[in-house]
Amino acid sequence: MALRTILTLPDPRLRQKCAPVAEIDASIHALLDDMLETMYAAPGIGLAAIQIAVPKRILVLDVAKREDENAAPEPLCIINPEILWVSEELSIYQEGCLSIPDFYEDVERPARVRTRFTGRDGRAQEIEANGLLATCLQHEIDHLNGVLFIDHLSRLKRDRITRKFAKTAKHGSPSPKKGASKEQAAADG
Ligand code: GNR
Ligand code: NI
Repeated sequence: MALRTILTLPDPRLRQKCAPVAEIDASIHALLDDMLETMYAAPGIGLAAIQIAVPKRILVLDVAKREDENAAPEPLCIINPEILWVSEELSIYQEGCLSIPDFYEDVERPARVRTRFTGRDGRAQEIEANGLLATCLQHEIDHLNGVLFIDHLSRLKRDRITRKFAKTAKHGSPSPKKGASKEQAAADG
């Protein structure tokens, strides 16, 4: 098992569409173990493979601790998920994302979802989720399609947070571009 580095905004890999898994072999089991270790260490309640730079349709989740701090771990390993049904009823949760550190905002999504996926053991499963699990499942499945929770916010909020992370990345980069144009400086705020 190994801790993996989590990609953060504005890494373009977070915007790619991930490929289905053809075969669940030992390398996929090792990846799932690394994802769970990385998620629990963060700590987070979900993690998509692309967040550790693996562009496959794989995610791990565990909302048990968030809902009851004394609960035993309930890791879920989800491969090639498909959303079969979403409720008309919506619910709002304050979301965060390990790839967008220290930013939290309310997001409205379907309150319940039915999902089909392949489990760690290679068998097809279906679950109907509600509450935090339903929200987290949708957040993670979005990652597989290059979608981030900020895409569900107003353009004003999304642009503000996108600019903030772009600026931080630029300042932190070892060889910043010289002679940025006035237009660029203005866009940077
Ligand atoms: O740890 C996480 N918490 C969370 C809270 C509300 C809605 C979604 C999430 S997922 C997030 C971890 C993460 O970034 N998964 O992709
Ligand atoms: Ni996320």
